[in-house]
This record gives sequence, structure tokens and C-alpha cells, in this order.
Amino acid sequence: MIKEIATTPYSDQRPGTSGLRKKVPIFQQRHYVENFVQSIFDSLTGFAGETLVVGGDGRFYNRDAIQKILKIAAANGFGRAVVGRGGVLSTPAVSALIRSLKAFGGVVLSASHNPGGPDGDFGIKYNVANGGPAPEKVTDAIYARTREITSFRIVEAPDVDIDRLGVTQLGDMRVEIVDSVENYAALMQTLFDFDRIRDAFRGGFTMKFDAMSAVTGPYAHVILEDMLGAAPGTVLNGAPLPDFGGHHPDPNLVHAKHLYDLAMSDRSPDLCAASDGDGDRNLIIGRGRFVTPSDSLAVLAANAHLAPGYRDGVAGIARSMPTSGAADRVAEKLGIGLYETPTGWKFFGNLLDAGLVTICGEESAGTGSNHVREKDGLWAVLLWLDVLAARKQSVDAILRDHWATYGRNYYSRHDYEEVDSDGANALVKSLRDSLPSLKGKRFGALEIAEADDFAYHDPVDGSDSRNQGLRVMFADGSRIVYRLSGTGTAGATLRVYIERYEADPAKQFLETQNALSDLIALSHEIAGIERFTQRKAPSVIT
Ligand code: VG1
Ligand code: CO
Repeated sequence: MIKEIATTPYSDQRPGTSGLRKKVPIFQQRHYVENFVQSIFDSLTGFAGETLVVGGDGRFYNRDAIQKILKIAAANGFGRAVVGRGGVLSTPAVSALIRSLKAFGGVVLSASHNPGGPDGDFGIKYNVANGGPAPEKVTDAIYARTREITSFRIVEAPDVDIDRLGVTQLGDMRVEIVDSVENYAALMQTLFDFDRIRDAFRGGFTMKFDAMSAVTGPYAHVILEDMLGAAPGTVLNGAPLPDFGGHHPDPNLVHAKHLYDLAMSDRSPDLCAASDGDGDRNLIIGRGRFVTPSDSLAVLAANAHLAPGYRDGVAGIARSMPTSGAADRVAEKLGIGLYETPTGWKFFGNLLDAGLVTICGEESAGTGSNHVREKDGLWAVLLWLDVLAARKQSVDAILRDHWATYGRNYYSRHDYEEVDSDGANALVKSLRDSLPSLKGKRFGALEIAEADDFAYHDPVDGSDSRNQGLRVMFADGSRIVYRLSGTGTAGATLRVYIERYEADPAKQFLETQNALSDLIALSHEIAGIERFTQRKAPSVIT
């Protein structure tokens, strides 16, 4: 009952920052999923009889893709597939399952924070045995394979019932449907002081967690409300919907503005938090105080030792290059290593595996640790909760204290979404060409000390990754970074990251856009943003 079916290659199956992401109708093309999945397996060896974890964020097309993946995995010789009930597993839960089952790898179905539904986005990502996204050498091999594939193997069988817990057989492969939350929740219990957090809730601590009609709803209900005793109603939008209720499940100040407004009002709970479509991002807002993801990374690294899972301290910190330097100052004070990597979680895996770092983070609302090999939204929320319960201070007080100790890195990202690709590429080319001449240039009080195209040398496997973002660095430590998104599905998205360090406590309470206004103006001038993109202003500011 295994069939070998002839196919022809697609030319556009290059994995980006986080797997292959496209509009749903593209994935619905004939054999599009089959080609990509067979290409993944063709790029791997040694999985005969091994375990594959499969799950996604429940978005539209999740169920169809899972049936195809299971049948192709069975036909290719996997011995066991472990699937979250209903096909639902958050990205960090997949990572956790791969690790606890010692699986060969996993397939994650998500387009993260991008909208879902028949006209929305979909995505497929392969994770390796450490639980993390496949490294570049694997994704490069997959892409090469997609360009020459001529057939795929598939088991001909009725669809597997993925809604009922238990074991079924698909060809020679065993399929286990498991609870989506259990394994992940148990892992969280080993890291945090659940008693202490429960006491805080009992003592009147209040919170709202917005699951944004995406995958973290079931996880948050179980962990926050059932296990930790947060009041019923703490979790908002807790039922996952295939189209996320028509919203962008993106936990930022634009798409979760209602949370920001609540936190700034006199009705604010002690903590407002949210996660994204697939559960790997987080948003943290205390009463009257938004915490930038870069600051959150720094605060969590400085306070992680308060949580039982990190009681022995943090071995090192890694951050993506565009993430602010706030964490660098914590690493310096703790006397531990700080690693600056290209954007995307796949670059943290080696550092975590080698024990060089314990905590990692990205400015795009991603924080995580060595407990899995993905960023983890609920983990970040739980670590904040544990720190708040241990310190018995407000988010605002903890942040003020942090800035007083380490200084403040004012930080903002300006996105120019869905701009014309040719224009965006021309902007990057022109800026790259001008880098050598920028050094030493003065713009008012600002002098450019260095300008380069970020390249990363992986200290663990020795691999090199070039062209990872254009950096303009100023003599006073300020920075402007430019890069094109590798997750978008329409046109190009230009991301401009702007940062300024302020050591003086008296100057640490400016409004961020005001504090950065001269650098923001310069970001336009240096790159000719309007000339190349026809945009005067960004579409999203975070
Ligand atoms: C974006 C973020 C990056 C993140 C990636 C995947 O990538 O900038 O930091 O790792 O999304 O996150 P890009 O290439 O569009 O800038 V997720 O939550 O979308 O899996
Ligand atoms: Co995500």
C-alpha cells in the first residue's frame, strides 16, 4: 500500500527565517506539501523505525497537512509518529516533546503570528533531534532537493482520527495521539516555583493573558487557571480558532493594543501578557509599564536565579544581532559570555547544546532557555510570574531598578511591510555599497564609528553565515540596523532597528520615539527609505 507518485518540482520552496511560509492557496497546489515533506525526508538519514513529532498551531490547513505528513512519514520508514490531539501543539511544546521522547525530529505547522484562514498564511518547519529548528545546512539541503524532486512516497490509507487519544497503525508506523498540554505543563513545573506563584494569586495578584484565539489557549487555561489558581477569566481568547478570529495573532503593541490600553488604565491587573499564533512569542506589560522584548531578556537573565530551574545561575546569554544591547550589560556584570547571532532561533541551538548559554532572546518578542530549543511564550510569562512572586515588586519597580543598575537601552523597530521587492532589494544593495564610505561621517552630534554587513561565525560547528543585516554604529553606542524579513509572504518587509543607550537615571523616562527621534530621522536619510520604498513612514512600530 505504499505508492510512489511522480511529481514535478516547485521553484519557490526555500525555507526562510523559520521554515517555509506561504499563503494557504500556494500550499494547496497539487503535491506542494508532498514535495516539501518528501524533500525534508530525502535530506535526512537514519530515521528508519524512529519517532517523528507532528503538530501545529491549529490554523486553517493544519489538519490536511498533518494527514499528508503522516502518510508520507509512514511510507518513508518512520516507526512512530506522535501527534498532539486535534493536530495541535505549540512550537515550544513540539520542541519539548522531541526532547522528552528522544525523537528523531519533528514537523511544526505554523506561520506564527501571521493571519490564518483560507487566504491567510501557512507554514512547515522541520526540527531536529535537539528540538530546535533545522540548522542552515539542513534547510539548504531541503531546498536543493525541492528543486529536483521527481517523486514522493505515500501510504494509501484512510485518514487517521487525530481527535481521539490513543494509538493507531498507519502502514508499518504507529501513530500516537497525545494530550497537547501534559508534557509541556510537567516541564514547566520542574522550572518554576508553582507554590510561590499560587500563593501570589491567592494573595490577590491579578493578570490577564491573551491567547489571541491561537494555540496557547489550552496551555494557559491548564497552567495559569487550573494549576496556578489564577482567577477564571484570566485567559482571554482562549479557544484556538483556525483563522484566529480574523486577527493577527501577533503579541505586539499594534495587534494587542487593547492589552496595552488596559495596562495603562486604572483597571490594570498586575500583569498583562500575550502569546502569538504558535506560542513561541510573548508580550509583557506591567501596570503602567510596557517591557520591550530586549529589556525583558535582560531582566529575565538578571533574575533567572530566583526560579528553581535556574538556581545555579545562567551560563551565558545569546541574543540576535538586532536585539538591543541591554542583555550585554547583564552578561558583563555577571561575568558570563554574551553571544550575538543572526536573526532566527536556529542559531541558538548549538550554543545551548554546548552549554555556552542558558537564556536566549530576540527583539521580536522571543525569549527562551535551555529547557527547549525554541523560543517559548508561556515560559517567559511564567518566569516573569515567578520573579514577581519572589521579589514581591511590580513590573514597573523591577524595570526601574534594572535601568538604574544597568542603564536603559531605548529601542524601537520600524517595519515597512509589503513594500515592492525590487525597491527593497535596491535599498539594501545601495546601502551595502555605501557602507565603507559611511565610517567617520557626522550628522549633527552623531558620528558613525563603524558600518558593516553582519556575519556570524558559529563557535560550535564553525559554520559561517553572511549578509545577516546592515549595521550602522555610532560613536556614542547608538545603532541603526537594517534587514529584510525572512518570514513575510507578500512583497518585502524592511525592518529598521533603532537603539540608544542612556546611563543617566534622570534621562531614563522619555517616551521612546522621542528619545530616538534624531536616529529615526537619520534612518531615513542614510538608507533613502522613501526613495526606494515610496513610504514616508513605517506601517508598524514596535
Ligand atoms: C521574524 C523575527 C525573528 C523571529 C522570526 C520567527 O523573522 O524578526 O526574530 O525569529 O520572525 O519568529 P523575520 O525574518 O521576519 O525578521 V515566529 O514567532 O514568526 O516563528
Ligand atoms: Co511564533
